[in-house]
Amino acid sequence: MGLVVGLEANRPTVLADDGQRYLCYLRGRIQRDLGRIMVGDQVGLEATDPGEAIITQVATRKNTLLRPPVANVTGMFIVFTLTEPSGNRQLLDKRLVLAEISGMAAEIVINKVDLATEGGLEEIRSMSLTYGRAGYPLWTISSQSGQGLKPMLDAPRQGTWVLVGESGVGKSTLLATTIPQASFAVQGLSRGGRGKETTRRVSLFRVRNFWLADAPGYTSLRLEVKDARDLARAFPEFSMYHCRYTDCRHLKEPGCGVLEAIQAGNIDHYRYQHYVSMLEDQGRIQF
Ligand SMILES: Nc1nc2c(ncn2[C@@H]2O[C@H](COP(=O)(O)OP(=O)(O)OP(=O)(O)O)[C@@H](O)[C@H]2O)c(=O)[nH]1
Ligand SMILES: [Mg+2]
Ligand SMILES: [Zn+2]
Repeated sequence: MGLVVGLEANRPTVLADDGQRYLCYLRGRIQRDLGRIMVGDQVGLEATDPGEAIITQVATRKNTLLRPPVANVTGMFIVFTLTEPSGNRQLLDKRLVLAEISGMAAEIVINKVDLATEGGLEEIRSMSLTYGRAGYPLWTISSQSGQGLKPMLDAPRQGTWVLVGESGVGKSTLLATTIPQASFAVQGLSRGGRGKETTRRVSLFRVRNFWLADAPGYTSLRLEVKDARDLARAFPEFSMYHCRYTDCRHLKEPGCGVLEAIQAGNIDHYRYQHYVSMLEDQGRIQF
């Protein structure tokens, strides 16, 4: 078996369990069945020539991220900045929901702390409390100076992680600071982040015990949520409170523990507002 760590012109590069890298071909049947192989796929392979192999099978995917296309994603680093650009908290919460409904872990990375004012540092403390209550690790770093990067990278992780976040927040800089030899690939991504050419160029880089991929910045995000309960489950801090009705949507229902927790200041009201507006986007609220 092996892991697809790169794709150039539809030729996957696979790191096999024996530690060797192979440039691979796909068998016709697999190509048809699968549509397209993705970075992050676990594959079976048969060596043909030195350094070359044929992919014989592709393991069922645990999940997939569409932009960039990566299979079997363990977690997302959601990179966020307070200034340059000024971050959108609703989009951050939407990315967290996407992680939850896709079965991916999520960690928040506040970058460009070197630019933070007193007020900015205060906001970071408040976000740290809010997201800590929801169970998300929150790291404060400067990917340019490297401040805070080591403790973040040293936290135990496995599997495949993807850097996501708006354009300009410093995802590629973070990757380049972490892995200097990634700079070339990163440059390609940064410059043409919106082109389809670059999304195909996604590569996995080894960091400690996990793999890391860069992503182009984007802001549009489609969520497919079945109903209010599905969405509510994607806000982990809501589940700590008890509601009178098991199918409570936490809107106006009597005996709603979530509404009480907001009143008491135990759930962040922005998080709640974003929950309501995501419900509205799904067209699930009737007033
Ligand atoms: N002051 C400061 N600037 C930073 C930091 N990290 C990145 N930058 C700058 O922010 C700009 C954008 O950085 P990128 O790494 O290209 O951002 P990105 O998230 O990859 O952007 P896209 O590829 O467009 O999605 C660059 O000019 C970086 O030099 C930081 O920690 N502090
Ligand atoms: Mg970039
Ligand atoms: Zn409720």
